[in-house]
Amino acid sequence: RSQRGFTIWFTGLSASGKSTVATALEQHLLHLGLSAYRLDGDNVRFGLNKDLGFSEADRNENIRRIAEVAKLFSDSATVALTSFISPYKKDREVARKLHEEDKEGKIDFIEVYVEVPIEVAEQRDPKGLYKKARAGEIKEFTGISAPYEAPDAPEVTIRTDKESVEECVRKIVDYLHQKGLV
Ligand code: GGZ
Repeated sequence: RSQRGFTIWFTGLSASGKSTVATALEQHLLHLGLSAYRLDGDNVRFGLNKDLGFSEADRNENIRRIAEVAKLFSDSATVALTSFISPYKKDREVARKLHEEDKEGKIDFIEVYVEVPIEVAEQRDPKGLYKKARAGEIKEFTGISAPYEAPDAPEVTIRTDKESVEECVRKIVDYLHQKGLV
């Protein structure tokens, strides 16, 4: 089979740094000559998934659709970088299975846990959402009034409060190199 892409699945709290690291990694992969595309709230939640909110059922469906789209990118030999909170283990497991049990053969699925203490994310609060969640203006906000289930065995863990963006990217690229993906 001609070359296929793979999926780098970022998970972590709002303001953990997922999109920042995904953007830097995307640039790195493009410079290596790979085709790469980032899926995030801006290009998915306002379009394909604009019918979905933040209830558990809607998040389940959000993640399921994103996983299906990521797989389509791999068919076009493109690396998909997904940047969503994806707070439920079960949903990330569904996304992984869709990739690893694809009927055309396994698609590599690299789960990257963007780990920061909730206090750090709340301190950053770039959009003032934590403040609103604390005030009860946003319901079911991840980490405040809705769960975040940290991964037990992510392929890579990064700490954006302790490591620079470049260090985080390097860690992920090292893993990809080790696996023969770059
Ligand atoms: C969590 C919310 C919520 C609630 C709006 N809970 O920091 P942001 O703004 O840019 O990223 C968050 C984004 C989360 O969407 P995801 O598609 O990644 O979530 S999930 O994977 O759980 O389906 C945040 C904003 O949307 N946001 N309301 N209640 N984040």
